Amino acid sequence: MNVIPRPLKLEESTGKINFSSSTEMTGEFDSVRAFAVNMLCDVKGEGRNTVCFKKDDAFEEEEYSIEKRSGDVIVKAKTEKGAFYAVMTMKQLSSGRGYFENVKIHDKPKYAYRGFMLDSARHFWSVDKIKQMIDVMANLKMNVFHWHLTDDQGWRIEIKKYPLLTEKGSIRKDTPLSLYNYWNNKEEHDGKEYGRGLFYTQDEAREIVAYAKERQIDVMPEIDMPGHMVAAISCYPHLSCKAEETQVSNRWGVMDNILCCGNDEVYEFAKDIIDEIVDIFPYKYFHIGGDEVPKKRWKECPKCQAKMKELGLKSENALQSHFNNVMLKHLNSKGKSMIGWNEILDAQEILEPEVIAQWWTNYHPGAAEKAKRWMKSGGKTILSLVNYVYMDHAFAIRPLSKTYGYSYRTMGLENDDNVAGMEIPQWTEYIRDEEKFDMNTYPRLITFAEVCWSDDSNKSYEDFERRFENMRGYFKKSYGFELPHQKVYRGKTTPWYSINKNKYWVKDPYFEVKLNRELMKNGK
Ligand code: TNX
Repeated sequence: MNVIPRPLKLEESTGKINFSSSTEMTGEFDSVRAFAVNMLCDVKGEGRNTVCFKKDDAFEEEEYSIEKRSGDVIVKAKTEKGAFYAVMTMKQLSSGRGYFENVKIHDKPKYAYRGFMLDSARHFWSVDKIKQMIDVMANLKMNVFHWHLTDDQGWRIEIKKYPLLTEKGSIRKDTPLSLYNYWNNKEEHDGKEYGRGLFYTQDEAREIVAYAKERQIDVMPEIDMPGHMVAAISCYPHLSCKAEETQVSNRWGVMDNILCCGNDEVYEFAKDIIDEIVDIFPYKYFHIGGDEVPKKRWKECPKCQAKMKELGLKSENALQSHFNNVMLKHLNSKGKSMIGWNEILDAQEILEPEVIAQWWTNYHPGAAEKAKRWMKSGGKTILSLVNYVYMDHAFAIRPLSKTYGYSYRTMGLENDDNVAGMEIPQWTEYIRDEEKFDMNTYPRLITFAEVCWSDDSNKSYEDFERRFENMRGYFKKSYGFELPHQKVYRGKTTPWYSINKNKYWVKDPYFEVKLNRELMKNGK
């Protein structure tokens, strides 16, 4: 049966079930039914029948079942989410043919949080492109769109109280061409200004939130702080320890220049930003970033040192935890809670336990131990380990099979009691055009959807590969876009995945970005 993610229980039987624009949807969950009818209007089919939605309070939040009763279908669910997922399953099963083979399904997800993160800061993605991402997520029953809106290289969300953030903070002088040269400290740049006018108005953000909501997806904004803040500091230099003039960063990596957590104005600034945007995003969680915060400047800063003394904080990491706790309290006062990258665990003894950590690093000193300690003490965690799920990495080093094998066990955890869910991020330093975006994102999103929905005991990579091929026609028919061509090579040193012959063909992690530089020279 061609469904991704693979349902928990699926019994095949003889006969066919009609499912098309001629199918009548009756029963409960009005808004889902109305929406589903719209989604199916282009699905051809002759046979008239009904899908009857029934509310069953014995079901869990996202659980649903599908069963044939004579020519009709009974769908059971407790919530709109469950009902919506039943429609998505039938949509995939029929795949535009107007029917599917008779099947009885009882399904629910392994994890409640199933996220995809988009970096809109390094490169900007249009509202229409984001809607496409949300469509794909909805088809895969993913439920959180984590939106990374700010970083050193660009600020991309309108803040009325601080207009410079988008007037100036969205623009960088130019863009580095390769990671390879970055490591050698002599990177080349493309010489082209980037980002003028490339930001989302608050109305556009609202439009995306509404679009996602119809598809049962929550949108979670991320304002990355106190690190990754050079774009904001370039507009308001007094927010940094040295308070000196600087430019929106035109280099990738980790910057020493961060917000000064010894300065009360910084706390006010951060609260003002939160205040302006929390109401746009009704989701209960707000992401405060917190990753890659070098403490060099804080060590030398009289204000930071004085603040630590005043509060009895023993380390600069504790100062970051203090900042996090202040943000958490403020978010709480707005009815929200908080998520941050795993560096927020560096002084976890003073971090409030209700925070959710997102575990991504494997090279940060002691990161795994800190995350495990957090989870042992009951701290909830989202799993996003860089060497399994990062979408910006070459397929040669992160093949789909590796992503498919990701589980709490590969993180060295004995159980997943405190796993809140999983998320796959797309960072876009080297993802500059939609062609490369599609190639790096969608195959992995399809793979990851099964990783966070289907129980490990219910997964098979061989079977997944077959269903993956089937998705090609499905997405073409449903959304008019082609999944990048997939070519399978077996073996360790040969590439697993290729597109357009040599255009983005990768053999080692750097080859890909070198090639990309050639493309950019040719005006791409
Ligand atoms: C690390 S993952 C970062 C990002 C980069 C990414 C590149 C994380 C929380 N921080 O700033 O874009 O690596 O893969």
